Amino acid sequence: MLQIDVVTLFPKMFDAVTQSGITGRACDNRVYQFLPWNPRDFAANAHRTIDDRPYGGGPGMVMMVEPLKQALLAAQQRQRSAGVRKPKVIYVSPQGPLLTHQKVMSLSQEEGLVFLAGRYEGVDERVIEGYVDEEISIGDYVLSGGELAVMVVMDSVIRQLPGVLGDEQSAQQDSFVNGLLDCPHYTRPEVFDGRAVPNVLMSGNHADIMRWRLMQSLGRTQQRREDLFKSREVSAEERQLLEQYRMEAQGAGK
Ligand code: 9D3
Repeated sequence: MLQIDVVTLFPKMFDAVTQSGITGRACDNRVYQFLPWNPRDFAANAHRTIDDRPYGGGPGMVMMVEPLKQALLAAQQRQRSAGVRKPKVIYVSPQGPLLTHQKVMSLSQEEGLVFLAGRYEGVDERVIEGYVDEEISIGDYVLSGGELAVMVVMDSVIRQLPGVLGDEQSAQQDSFVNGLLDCPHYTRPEVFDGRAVPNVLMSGNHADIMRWRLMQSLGRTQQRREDLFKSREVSAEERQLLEQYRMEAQGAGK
């Protein structure tokens, strides 16, 4: 069972992951075990102070070393008691390398993950130097704190664990595994606001449907995500499908 501990000032935020949907069921099924640690419980004074003003001046506050160190050590000790040989400590921060599918896959192979979620301007640099194995950012935009980023990493890792997804929607079928965006999806009714479901999906011809879906994936990836498309080999059959995509409405118009 994957052990996941999080050092956070807002433990209740993580109910969103542990109590809903696929990740909630995985928690119920003991696929992973989750425990939050509040640095306030490790504060040295009666006011439970965990932040202080930055040396050198400037706006905002910085999370103090000692409560974070104690919370991180408690989390690691718990994981060792649960049999984790080498808990990996991850600080989610805007300064880390961007999260990728490859990183998600490697994290899903670990026995134990300890996340540190920052608030305010961030944590004292000596926490990172002394107690953090790696930093991860989830994208180039500003969040109010690290908790949502930790939940993004948790969700993406947990769905890769054995037994979490059924055979139907296995993680193998995910976008990014083949380097392409997903194709469009439709369900009833057959006509909505005068817009019909593409004929090929009503044809019952499985080979034609597979070819159409691949064509849509290729066309959309080329149009919307040049970065993904460029880092990918294109076969002769795929070139032909892209040609067909351009001739049809999606490629020409929108
Ligand atoms: C307003 C504060 N900013 C001054 C330039 C710096 C800053 C500090 C703390 C910006 C964001 C945060 C909180 N963000 C995270 O903890 C975080 C994050 C993010 O904001 N974007 C993308 N990935 C991540 S991972 C953690």
